[in-house]
Amino acid sequence: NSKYKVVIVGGGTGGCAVAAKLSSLGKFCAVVEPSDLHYYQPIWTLVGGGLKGFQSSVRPTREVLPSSIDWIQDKAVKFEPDNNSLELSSGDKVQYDYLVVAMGIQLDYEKVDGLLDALENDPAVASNYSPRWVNKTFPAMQEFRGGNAIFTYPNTPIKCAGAPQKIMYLTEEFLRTTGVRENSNVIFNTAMGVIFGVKKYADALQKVIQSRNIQVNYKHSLVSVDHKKKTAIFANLDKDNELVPFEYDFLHVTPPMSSPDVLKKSTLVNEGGWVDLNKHTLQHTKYSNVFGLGDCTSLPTSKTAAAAAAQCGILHQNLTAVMKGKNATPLYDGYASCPLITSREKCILAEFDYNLEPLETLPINQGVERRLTYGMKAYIMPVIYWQAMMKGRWNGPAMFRKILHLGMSRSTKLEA
Ligand code: FAD
Ligand code: UQ1
Repeated sequence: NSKYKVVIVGGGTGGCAVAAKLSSLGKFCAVVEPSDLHYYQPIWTLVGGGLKGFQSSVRPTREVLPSSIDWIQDKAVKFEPDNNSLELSSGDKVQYDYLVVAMGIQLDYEKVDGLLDALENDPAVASNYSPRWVNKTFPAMQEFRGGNAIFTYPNTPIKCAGAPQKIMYLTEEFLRTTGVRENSNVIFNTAMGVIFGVKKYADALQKVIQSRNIQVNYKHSLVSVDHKKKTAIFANLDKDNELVPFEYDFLHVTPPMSSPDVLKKSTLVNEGGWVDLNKHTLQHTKYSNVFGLGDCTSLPTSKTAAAAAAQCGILHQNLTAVMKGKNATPLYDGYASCPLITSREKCILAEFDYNLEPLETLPINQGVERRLTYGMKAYIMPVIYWQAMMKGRWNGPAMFRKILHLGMSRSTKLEA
């Protein structure tokens, strides 16, 4: 049993970014993270598209976490925030003065009947969302000889809400270059009722969908896959969950997701299972010594690394204030970003806030497909991530936005 000033649970994007900022605490700070490997997940879209190698997304956790602090290589299995304590799978307990929860979102592949079986046994079924299955996507695309190429979006909150369609655009383009496109249907079956939550970018994406002859079925939620019959069955949420079978020749699945089970059964969460935070301060609504960031939180914005980047600086500032006996300041405007890759050279770079209003960094319209923003996504973001964010030196692009707009950029009003 051990005791720390600050314990961070989760050493992914948000956890490592905060750990780097707290590295001067040395052995007074610990990160609880079970995995040997740290992933830069945003690049998986390009791995699935055959445009980057998987290895570029992976680094040893040991090299990403600051060496000054303690790494507890284990899982948190129980939270006891009333005792400032948590339990590890080893049975050990860890005490803390302050807790930062950054556990990410859980992939619930098993909630779709037959899906794991299909992912394991059918080369035509893939999923960019998991390190286990992302390497199947490009081979499946190459093997596809026509018929139905189906891309799914589940009926739950997910991380990077653009990713389920980004891989579809890359596939559609690939099929045109190999001459398979004429005898294939590219189909987006989404449980949502819109293509994207921010109107400006949804309108832009609708144009892409039309010009590329893609079929979109809204309110279609994947319920089962029978890979022996090459069939995926969807529930039509608009028609009393009527089951609609689709034959597939290539199937890219975005699984249902939810908060990590350990959190769901803790007292840290709201009724949806998400760590219940003040949306402007990132401080817990009930436990003032608990903070959180990233995908496992109640923050009503898009679950992205870009959002976690904007959050990590604010979390650090407010945690430091609270540690000194001061109050947390409302600072977070909900900034999130989603680079909507529409081809192997173009991107619509969505950036927005809690009000789902665009909040763009560049002084040009990011709602049109551009080579520049593709270049940022594919070549600049990974460098920012590994060289700056993981070293505690990237809090999102807000500063650049202000400079590039000569101080004229809009700022979001933060109501109490
Ligand atoms: P994660 O980075 O997932 O880290 C969570 C960590 O918690 C993991 O290391 C995990 O091992 C650990 N953990 C889990 N359970 C426990 C436990 N019980 N005890 C201890 N530790 C635990 N974002 C963008 O900004 N732009 C993009 O273009 C983009 N594209 C994406 C494309 C794909 C295909 C995917 C999958 C994601 C994409 N994202 C993108 C989203 C981005 O990767 C996530 O939003 C981001 O990683 C969230 O950070 P996090 O720290 O909340 O969670
Ligand atoms: C960002 O800051 C970030 O975190 C590193 C991402 O994660 C990969 C992003 O995808 C984006 C778009 C941003 C925002 C940064 C700029 C320069 C617009």
